[in-house]
Amino acid sequence: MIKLFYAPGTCALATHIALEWIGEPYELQQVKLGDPEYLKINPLGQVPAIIDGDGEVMTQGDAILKYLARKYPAAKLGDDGTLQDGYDLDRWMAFLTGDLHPAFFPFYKPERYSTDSSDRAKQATKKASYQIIDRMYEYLDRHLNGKEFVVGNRRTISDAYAFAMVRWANSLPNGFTKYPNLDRFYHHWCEDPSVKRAMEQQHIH
Ligand SMILES: N[C@@H](CCC(=O)N[C@@H](CS)C(=O)NCC(=O)O)C(=O)O
Repeated sequence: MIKLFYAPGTCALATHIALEWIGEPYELQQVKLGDPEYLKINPLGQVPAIIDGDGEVMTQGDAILKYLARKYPAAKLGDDGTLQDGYDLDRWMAFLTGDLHPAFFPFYKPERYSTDSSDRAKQATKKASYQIIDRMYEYLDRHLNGKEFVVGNRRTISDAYAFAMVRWANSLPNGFTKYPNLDRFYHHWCEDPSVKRAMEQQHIH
C-alpha cells in the first residue's frame, strides 16, 4: 500500500487527489513541516513524500505523480501515449511544479528570502513574490480559457496539481478577481467527489 506524507493544504494535496482518483487503498501520514522527526523521512523537510509498500521514500511531487500515473495506467492520469501529449503533460507539469509553485515560496515564507528581518523587508518580499505569482496565474488563466482540463480533453495529474496551486489564490489579497478561468477551474474541481474527500481528510476547504 502507498503511504502519503502530507501537510494540510500544501502541494501534497495534488498527490492526495491523484490517489483518490486512482481509487486503490492508501495510507495518510500527516506531518508537521519543520519537525526534525520528518527530516528522517525526507532530509529536505518537504512534502509530498510517499513510500510504496516496502520501497524507499520517494519525493518530488512531479516525479511522484508520474510514478502513480505509470503504476496505475487504468486510472488514465498520464499522457495518452502520443509524443505530443507526452510533451504537453511534461510541459505543464514543469510549469506548475517549477514556475508556479516556487513563485509562492517567498509569499508564504518571506523570512527565508532576505537577510533583513524587518516587517518592511518581509512585506517588500511578499509584494515582489505576488508580482511573479500574478504573471504565472495570468499565464495559466489564459491557457485555461475555454478549457476544462490543463492538458488534452481528459483529467490528468496536471489537473490535480493545478487545483492545489490555484486554491492558493484564496490567500492572495485580491483572490481570484483577476483570474476568471482559474476561478471557474477551482470551483469546478471543488465539486469533484475525490477532491472533496481529499480536502475533507485534510480538514481544509
Ligand atoms: N520540489 C519539491 C517542493 C516541495 C515543497 O516545497 N513543498 C512544500 C509544501 S507546498 C514544503 O514541504 N515546504 C516545507 C519547507 O520548505 O520547509 C516538490 O515539488 O515536491
